[in-house]
Amino acid sequence: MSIYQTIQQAIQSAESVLAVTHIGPDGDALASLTAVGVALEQLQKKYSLVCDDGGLSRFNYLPLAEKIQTRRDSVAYDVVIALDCGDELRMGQAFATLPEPKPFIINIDHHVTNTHFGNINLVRPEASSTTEVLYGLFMEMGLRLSEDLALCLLTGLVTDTLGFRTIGVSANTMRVASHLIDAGADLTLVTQNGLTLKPFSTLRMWQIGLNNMRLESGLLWTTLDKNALRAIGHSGVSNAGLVNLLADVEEAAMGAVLMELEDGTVRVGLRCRPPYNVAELAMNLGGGGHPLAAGCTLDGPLAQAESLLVDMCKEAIRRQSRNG
Ligand SMILES: [Mn+2]
Repeated sequence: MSIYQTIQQAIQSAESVLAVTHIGPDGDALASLTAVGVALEQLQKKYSLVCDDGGLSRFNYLPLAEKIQTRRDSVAYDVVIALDCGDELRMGQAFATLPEPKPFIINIDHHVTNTHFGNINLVRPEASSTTEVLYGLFMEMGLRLSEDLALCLLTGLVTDTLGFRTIGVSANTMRVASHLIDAGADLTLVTQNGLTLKPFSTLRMWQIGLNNMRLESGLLWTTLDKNALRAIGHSGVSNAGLVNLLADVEEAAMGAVLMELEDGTVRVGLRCRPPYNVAELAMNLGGGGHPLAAGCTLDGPLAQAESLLVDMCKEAIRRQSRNG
């Protein structure tokens, strides 16, 4: 039996399905979650769509966006579908608080650092996005590519590839995108809402981050403390693209953003361009991600996390520029 058939069987035989995506969701996370919701509607399954941090207003155009919950229901789930999560911790409380023994886990992802924590692991690091993986699964399962489903899937493709510009874009990505547009997905809507639009608080956050940035030994980094974030009304763990802005600077080999969260831990975003690689660095710090885009969470205080991270990044840059 193929992995697709195994997944199909697990879903078919489930009473109730819990679909979960990662804390600090991005476009691919929310698109995967809603795509699975649309698919489960087609299959006439009972389901919950959960993300600890909830949705993001600019993705409210996604079908079923209004069904995204911050807490799961207190029903018994037979199956958990983990989406775009490299490890179990990324699912946050939605998963951690499930009673033992945990339900059957279907892990669907594209992070190279994925820990294969599921009972079934559909992990495709060659895919541009989790929705590209889902497209393959749904077509194998014989689901109907409705306009709603296509819109969700295209959103993951467009947002995770920054508009088909990243290294993860393959000929398959473009073929899938063209099928999705054929099926009625609106590329302009997705690009506008998923990539271009941002709340004013994001620019205020970038303003603070750019004010604090420092460039040393090829590392361009900045820190955002929780008081500053609270003052501008920024919530969540996402730096909303600030780390991309830093890593796209000619003089920088790597970009890093350290964001102090309300609980005192520090969320770190890392980006680089070839020949550099941040996946291993993030993994050594307890996180994960892709070669050119990764992240981790460090213990506070912020200044201590900063000195640890800066040392490790500079060391990685030194080592990798020797090899490269
Ligand atoms: Mn993704």
